[in-house]
Amino acid sequence: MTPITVETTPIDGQKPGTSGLRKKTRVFMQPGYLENFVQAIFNGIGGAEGKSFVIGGDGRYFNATAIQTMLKMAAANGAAKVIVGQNGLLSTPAASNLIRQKKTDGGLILSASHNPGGIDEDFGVKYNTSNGGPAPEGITDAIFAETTSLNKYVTVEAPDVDLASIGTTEVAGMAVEVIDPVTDYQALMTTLFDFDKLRALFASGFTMRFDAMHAVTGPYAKAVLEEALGAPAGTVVNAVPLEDFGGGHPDPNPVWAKELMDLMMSDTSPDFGAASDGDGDRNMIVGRGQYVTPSDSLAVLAANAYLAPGYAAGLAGVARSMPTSAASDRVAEKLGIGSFETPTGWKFFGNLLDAGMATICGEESAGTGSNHVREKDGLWAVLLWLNILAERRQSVAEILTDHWGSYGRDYYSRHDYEAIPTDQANALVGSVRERLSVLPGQSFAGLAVTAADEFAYNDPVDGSVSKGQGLRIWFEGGARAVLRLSGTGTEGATLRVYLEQYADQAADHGLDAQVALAGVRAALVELCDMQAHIGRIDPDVMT
Ligand code: VG1
Ligand code: CO
Repeated sequence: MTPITVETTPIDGQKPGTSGLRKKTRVFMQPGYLENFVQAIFNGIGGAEGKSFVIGGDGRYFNATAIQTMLKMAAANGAAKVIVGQNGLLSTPAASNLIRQKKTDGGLILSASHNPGGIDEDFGVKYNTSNGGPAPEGITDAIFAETTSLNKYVTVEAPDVDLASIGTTEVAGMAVEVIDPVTDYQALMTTLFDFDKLRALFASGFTMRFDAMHAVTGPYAKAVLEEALGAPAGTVVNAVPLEDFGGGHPDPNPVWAKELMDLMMSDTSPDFGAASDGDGDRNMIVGRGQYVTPSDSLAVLAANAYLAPGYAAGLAGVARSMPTSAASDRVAEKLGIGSFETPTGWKFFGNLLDAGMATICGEESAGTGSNHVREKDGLWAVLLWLNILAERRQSVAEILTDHWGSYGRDYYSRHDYEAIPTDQANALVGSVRERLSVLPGQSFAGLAVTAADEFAYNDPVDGSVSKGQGLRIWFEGGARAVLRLSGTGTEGATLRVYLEQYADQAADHGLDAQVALAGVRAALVELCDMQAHIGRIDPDVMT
């Protein structure tokens, strides 16, 4: 079948951010908008001729329609084969796994992750390369350059593919294989964790609630936790993916997963609680009466990973994003293994994982993962926690208390200021950037700055340099504040303020985090003259 060429105009605003291109759904639905970006991806990777791809998304509004568009365009661009999740569903880690297992050239993941879904909410598209990971900056730069110059895309006229039926079909000569989205992912999990021990844990009466937040992890969590591991029916709640995620933000943190948090802090709490996000790559971990910050979770997982079969031989190294707390660094130091600090965004872990330099990676935003795929993986983190709990037979609270006793505690919180006018956000960050070199020695709200810089990353594997990755300010007494603008928001700018306060092994570990961080917060607010710049000092979300 001959491809149809459609004339189009370049779109300057299609710049992939932290995690692909993320825009309002209605923006994506404009005629030619999605098509331009998809064509830019195919052009940016040197063409699709003869290649194979994985395509799937988190099931949000426009997911299935966008997949049909992509299938036709892949066929017109000469692709040989596309593997699609049934009903268009694939969690981000499952898509990463499929790219690797099926050895495809790459994959297109449709998701705006933790952002709400619906015609008036958010949509997103991300390209992953053949290692299963998000495209590195060299490729996203090439894709962006294409979006600003391309003046045509190609497609074919063909009937829509029946995404509900498992099996192989074709679009204009290109093979399309619709597969069960869970099977291969679940098989991978059985190679990493002791499923017999986990079954025994549930059989012994261990109780859990997993909140899938009406998003893509529901089918995965049901299959693994309830069907394979024997957790009672009802352990997984909000398990059916909905196009609008039930109207909520599928963001697994104490604010958006409040119902789960309330249960875990109540008298009727189960032993263990967890939640995942829109596309299944994030996790929230909470024990009875005990929330675990993502930074602490990374540290605890790194320290105890050897208890799970997949990591029994030990870890090569631990990597964390720069704003993530230093808790995992101290674990790496004690284990005598590599410790890496990367910019925000999973794509920066790819090279370290491929090179065998890091085994476990994590971000403060509730992303944890390992070298089993090249994305963060929500359910994986839950299973690793369960495997550790099954071996240690202690509560989450006991494990944390024990951890802080050995390593000290990093009190940690992220404060988000959402939908700020972009010029105001830029002015605030710009004014701190200009003063970085003169900050050391100055005091703010009674706290002296000891060092300050703008984070730049030198990739130890390919030598690439990523500049402008966030402003870091260290204060006396083991405190740090980081300022960064979000790369995933779709409205104005989101300013993220990351606060951290170290308390050594002997210190009081029982403080409320916001109380422990009050000093560094006051210093930061004064230092950046927040009230004057954005007209407020209270954040929208504190996690
Ligand atoms: C946020 C998080 C970052 C994460 C990214 C994608 O980015 O802070 O840690 O990698 O989302 O996560 P930003 O630029 O808004 O701070 V996901 O679950 O959307 O793939
Ligand atoms: Co996500």
